[in-house]
Amino acid sequence: MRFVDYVRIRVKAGKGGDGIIAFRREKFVPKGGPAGGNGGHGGSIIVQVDAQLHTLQDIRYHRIYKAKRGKHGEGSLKHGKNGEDIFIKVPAGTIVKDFESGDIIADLQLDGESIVAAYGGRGGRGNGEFVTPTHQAPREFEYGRDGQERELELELKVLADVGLVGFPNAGKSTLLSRVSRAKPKIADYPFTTLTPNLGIVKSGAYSSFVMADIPGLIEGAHEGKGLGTQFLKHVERCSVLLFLVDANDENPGESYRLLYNEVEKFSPGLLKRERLLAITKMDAYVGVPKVTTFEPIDLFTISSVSGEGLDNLIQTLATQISG
Ligand SMILES: Nc1nc2c(ncn2[C@@H]2O[C@H](COP(=O)(O)OP(=O)(O)OP(=O)(O)O)[C@@H](O)[C@H]2O)c(=O)[nH]1
Ligand SMILES: [Mg+2]
Repeated sequence: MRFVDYVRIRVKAGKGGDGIIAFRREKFVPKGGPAGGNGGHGGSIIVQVDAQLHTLQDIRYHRIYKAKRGKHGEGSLKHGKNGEDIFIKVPAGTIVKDFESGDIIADLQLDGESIVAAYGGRGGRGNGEFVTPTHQAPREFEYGRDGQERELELELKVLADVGLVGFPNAGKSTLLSRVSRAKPKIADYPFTTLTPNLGIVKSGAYSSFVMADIPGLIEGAHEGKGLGTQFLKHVERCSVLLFLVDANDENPGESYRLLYNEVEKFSPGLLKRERLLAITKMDAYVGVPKVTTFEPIDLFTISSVSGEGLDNLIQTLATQISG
């Protein structure tokens, strides 16, 4: 499935129904009172989180949303029916922005959380609402108001606890496939992963966390080299960054420093997260790799093939997240 993380849509709420002018006609009441009902309200457009969704894919094929208008009022003070609201379902982690102003309207995180993106127009009042003691047969009424219309940007930022950061081929996707049920594409060439993958990692009988595998970074990524740093925004909400470096790199400590620099140039704030370093592919390395890092960091040696070091790594990640 393609990972769609940005769409632009147009939403138009329904117009309110008109109020009407009417008078009661009853057999034994020669002059009935005013009886024009109010118009119904127009349907609103509501953006709502559905935790079952993981991409904005469906919305890409449906870019215009229009809610129905409210019905006009009727005689006997009968109000017109409201137009039905329309719900646009989005994954958790969707940011809703007004395209024109660039303002963030909502940052939707929880299942079921919602925001009215365009309000339906109010129904107009019928003449029944204009009666006063001195004004017994009003002929006033209102038209329904227009519904709100606007252009929205929906942007998905993946919600994960742990973000994997590494060069292409470091073994990020392999690790995710080993510790979760996610089935990311794995291959021995760089840039196998083109869009983020998420997996749920079980860390105990009742506990789990979400791990995000993002496309590899290379030196100069912040200048747009390789796939650039655009995907780093998906780890902005992770509480832990797990850096992965291949044990077979010429100088794993230096690899870590290069990755750190790219992250720093993209967003220094990201480095406020907890950081761990895992040296990968230990099954394919003979001996103990010498890793000298420019800063003190918790270091793990792992292999997604033999399983070496994985339990320990997962327990540490789980503790970091809950702490
Ligand atoms: N021997 C060995 N090979 C591994 C291990 N982990 C990954 N590999 C191999 O390394 C290659 C790259 O693995 P991926 O998981 O696709 O690497 P990636 O970091 O996701 O790469 P990109 O998606 O390109 O950024 C594949 O051929 C994997 O089979 C490991 O623990 N041991
Ligand atoms: Mg990959």
